Amino acid sequence: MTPASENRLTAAYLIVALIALFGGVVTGLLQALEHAGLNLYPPLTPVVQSYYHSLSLHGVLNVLVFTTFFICGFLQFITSRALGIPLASRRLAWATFWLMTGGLVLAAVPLVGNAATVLFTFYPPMRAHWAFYIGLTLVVVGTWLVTLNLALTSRVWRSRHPEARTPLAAFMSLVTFVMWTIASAGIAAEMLFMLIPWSLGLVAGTDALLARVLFWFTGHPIVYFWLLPAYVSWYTLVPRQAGGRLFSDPLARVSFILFLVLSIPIGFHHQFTDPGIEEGWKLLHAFLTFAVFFPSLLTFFNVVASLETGARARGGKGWITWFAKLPWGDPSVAAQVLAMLLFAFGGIGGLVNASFNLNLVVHNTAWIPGHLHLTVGTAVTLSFMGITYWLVPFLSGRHLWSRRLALAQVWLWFVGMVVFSNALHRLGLMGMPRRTMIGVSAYIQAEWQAILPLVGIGGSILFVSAMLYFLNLVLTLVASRGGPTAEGRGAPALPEFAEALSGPEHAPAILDRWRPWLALALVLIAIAYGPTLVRLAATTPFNAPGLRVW
Ligand code: HAS
Ligand code: CU
Repeated sequence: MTPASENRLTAAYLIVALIALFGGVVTGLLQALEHAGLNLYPPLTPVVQSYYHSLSLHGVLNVLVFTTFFICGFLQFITSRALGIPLASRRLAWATFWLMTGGLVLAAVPLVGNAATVLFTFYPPMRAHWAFYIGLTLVVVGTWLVTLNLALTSRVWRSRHPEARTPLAAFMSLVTFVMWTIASAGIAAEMLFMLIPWSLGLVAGTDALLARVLFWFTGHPIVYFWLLPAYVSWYTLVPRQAGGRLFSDPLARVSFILFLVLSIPIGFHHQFTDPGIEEGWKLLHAFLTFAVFFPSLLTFFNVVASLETGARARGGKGWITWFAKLPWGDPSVAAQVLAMLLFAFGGIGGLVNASFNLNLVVHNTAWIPGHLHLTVGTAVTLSFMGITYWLVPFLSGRHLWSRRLALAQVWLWFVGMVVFSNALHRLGLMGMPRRTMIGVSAYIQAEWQAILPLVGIGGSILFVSAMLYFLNLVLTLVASRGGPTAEGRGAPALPEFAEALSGPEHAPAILDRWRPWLALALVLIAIAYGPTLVRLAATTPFNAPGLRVW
């Protein structure tokens, strides 16, 4: 049983994460409606000043704040439970939480006040208020302290179990944070050496290309920082929730080690169209992106095989029809299986993006938000929602207010996202740009106009789904009964970790060692990024002044 302090810590992170998500979905609705021709910005000006203000809030709150805070809360909880010990330092854990929250407040002031309307990618020479950069940097530093605490915790565990394999869920959580800690060096360098001194007026100019290279050094692997916690749940919890077992524990470890090695040296796939980076290096990043596709294919195989064991144990038959026998009445399972289904399409779209030449067709078009809403907006967000359907009842000691409402909510997310992302993908193929107030643009085309209402409809369904989600959680806290109920339900239970058909004893010892994999990761990063970074650092004239284009 996790000690109470870890529970409170996780609850604290969840509260911040969910407040951010709330802000993120409200602004999302405004953007979807604008695309459908319903421009609500003028009447809302006192709150959101413009489309770009809204879009900056939407991106930062959803993909930077909601994800990061959720992940810090969830994986510290999971690691402590999987190892069966408290975090090595509770004091450090709480200090970290307050550092991150303080950083968030600092960044939020200019963001909300329209002084950091630079979107979640904050490309210079657009220049935000310094507090935005310093605040976000503090959040990143906080995540490093989480890594430290997790590493110290696993060392305590190791000293007591010198021979045993690290329990899978703890191993995966550690890989996630170690990978992220290396990955975030890019954004840290961008902030510390470029954006912070420049926004404070200590240096006169900056450089767009070098900043973008450093940003995407972190900006690609951050997507796996979001995804891997969902994978932790898909591998170690969902099989058991579905009444089955994990198909292969060693294969799951292989997949995570491949993410550790391959997540970072591929950031140029966001910069295929950027001048100033040699084609050969872009091509290498394209190949390595195809390589990082592989651990997700392993995951596909392993997770589907695990779900199948559950469905067959529940009487499922046939090659495909067993799928219907999954426990679809459990909103936590339904959310995560639906998240997986849409992720298959998001992954395929990712391959299109990664293909050097096909990227030219989709880059900077609506296809890209189509892709990112299937991945981070569904695989990750809908999975996290599914996790909260057991985590919030457990932490609060109160049963979920309504399972049926939760089921309706997850299906609405699924349906809304199918409509929304399909429309964006198609509009992207028709050349409609992303990040544009398209509903009022002078060059809006008739063929786009036929599809744009679907963006508004899909977005509205997603908004309703999100509101039902928050309603259910709030009612759980204020109106639901705690403890054993008349129906004989006990106190809200936690899903146990899944047993594996092929367990950790089949995993070769090398899979539990860090040095060879870390070394391999660093060598690949040095090859893929070294020459370009060295050249840019040596030749870049830092002469771009800051612009306020909003
Ligand atoms: Fe991506 C752009 C390539 C995965 C997020 N991506 C973005 C952006 C975001 C994002 C936010 O190469 C926009 C950034 C911006 O603002 O500019 N992406 C990929 C590739 C993958 C990929 C190759 N992306 C993700 C994930 C994200 C994410 C994950 C968030 C969490 N992406 C790109 C590229 C760009 C890009 C380019 C730049 C484009 C441009 O031009 O700007 C791969 O990792 C995907 C692998 C996934 C799979 C799917 C496996 C399926 C599983 C579920 C199986 C279970 C089922 C159950 C289906 C191979 C594991 C069903 C049951 C049955 C019975 C069947
Ligand atoms: Cu990427």
